[in-house]
Amino acid sequence: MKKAFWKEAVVYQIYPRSFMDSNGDGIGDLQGIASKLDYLKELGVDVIWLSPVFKSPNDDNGYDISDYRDIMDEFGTMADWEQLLEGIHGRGMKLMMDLVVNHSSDEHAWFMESRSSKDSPYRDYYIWRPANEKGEEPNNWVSFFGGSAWQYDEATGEYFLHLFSKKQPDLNWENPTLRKEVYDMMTFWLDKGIDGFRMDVINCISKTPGLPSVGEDRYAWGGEHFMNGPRIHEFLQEMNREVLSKYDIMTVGEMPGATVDQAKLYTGEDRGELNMVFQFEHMDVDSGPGGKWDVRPWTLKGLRDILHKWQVGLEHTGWNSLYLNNHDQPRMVSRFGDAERYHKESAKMLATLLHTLKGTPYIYQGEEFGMTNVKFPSINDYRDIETLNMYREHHIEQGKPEAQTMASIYAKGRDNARTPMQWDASPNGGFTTGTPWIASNPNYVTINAEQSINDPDSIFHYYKKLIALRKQHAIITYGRYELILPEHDEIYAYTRELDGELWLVMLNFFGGEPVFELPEHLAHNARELMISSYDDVDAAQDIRHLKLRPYEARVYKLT
Ligand code: TEU
Ligand code: CA
Repeated sequence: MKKAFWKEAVVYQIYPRSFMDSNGDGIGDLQGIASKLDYLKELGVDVIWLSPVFKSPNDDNGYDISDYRDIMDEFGTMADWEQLLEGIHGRGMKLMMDLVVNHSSDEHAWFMESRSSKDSPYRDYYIWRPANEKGEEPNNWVSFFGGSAWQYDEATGEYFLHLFSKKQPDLNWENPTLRKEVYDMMTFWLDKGIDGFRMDVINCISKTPGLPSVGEDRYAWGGEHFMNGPRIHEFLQEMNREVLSKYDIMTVGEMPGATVDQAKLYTGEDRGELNMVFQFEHMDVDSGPGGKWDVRPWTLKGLRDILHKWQVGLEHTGWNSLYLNNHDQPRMVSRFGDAERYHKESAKMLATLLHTLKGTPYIYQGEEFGMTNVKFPSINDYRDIETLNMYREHHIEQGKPEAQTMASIYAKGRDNARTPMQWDASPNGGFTTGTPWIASNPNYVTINAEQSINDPDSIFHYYKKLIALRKQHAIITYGRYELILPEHDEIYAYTRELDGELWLVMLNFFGGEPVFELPEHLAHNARELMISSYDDVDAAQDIRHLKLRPYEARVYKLT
């Protein structure tokens, strides 16, 4: 297994709109981020993944780009960005930017040209089709954000495809001229010195020729025709040949619907495509047949079976990314832990999982001190287009009770992750001196970075210890993963092995007190306690029949 910086790195994701506001307009910005680099250095992270900061009308908070080569006005200037990059590199950290090229904004110059005439040289930068024989949309696909994936455009009397919002028209990757535009833009940023790209829904850029409908219904999910499509590997290999292979960088592809077998093709080291992927399988353990808003209880077996499959599946080919939250997902301590009764314990246990499995761990802003989901009283407090569309469809149009609709938003809405970063107990958690673009979570008075830094037994210091452990011991990065206790309902336990060194990880996933039974083959007599989520563990304690405390996590080196 070849060594690489991106295998050994811990990545920290910043959602700039909500991270730190430096000028009091209530919107996070680049100078705000620059003022917090010492905090990130203190935490010990190696790479910063910056969600999009390019010019955008913010229909989807920057994931709708209107100029790929300039900085969003609210976030600052190109000079601010260059100073930020200098600050990041000056502290020995790296910067990974967000590449959003499955679609652009409808306010991008390319699209303005494309929609102006069927004869525009930019027409085929996007995917235009006439109405079908019934005078309806060209096919029956629905968008990720609800409703048809097609928008009728008066100017030329045709529809354009948008897998996401109406203001995010899909780029036409079948067009080699468009692909070259993208590669030139990537080169522009790489020549400025960035250290890699996180690639937004990059496995959606190849669609089935003919864009066929699915079944006979008026509307249906068409994912089989736009996820992992027929030319996806050709396009990624071309991107790698034309751009990526020329730089010492890190790439992670966001891949809704990708399986382990497909991930092996995307990340196999001899494939010439990407370093790793964000897979989504584990992000649906609490979703029913109705999708993410159809919230169901999850089980450890359900979560562990998926994580285990990915650990084993990519053991020899490819590489895992490890995450339980990001700007699209609810806060992990609320979703998979117990933010009310065992806030600190469950946050630490989940952190231990992410930082001792095999793969590159990703920390989402605020996770490092246990930021939680939020429950705003009114839909008017919410900002995310996906949530607002869902509220309109489910409650207004379909008549679902508001309480049921809001319950789904409380559990799965993306704004759970987008409330302002909670720096301290001052108004709005010290994020802004103005009115934030989205309300702060009222619990900033007790859950904030300053409080966590001042508490030696805090979640923040536990993350610091986990990150330091990874730096000190190659076994965490390169050690072979092996599951033990495959059937336990409450305990997830596994070993990591490297060159004869053996570590044991035991995680009590719930608030009970199950007994951990050490398998015979691991009953070594000597062991060293490497880290534990409770600070009063007796390192010499016999672990052959060990009663674990609520959400207790322990990591031992067995010798
Ligand atoms: O997300 C893609 C994606 O699949 C998400 O929309 C996810 O399925 C959904 O949000 C789950 O609630 C990427 C970006 O991360 C997201 O922020 C953008 O909205 C989307 O692409 C379009 O660019
Ligand atoms: Ca600002």
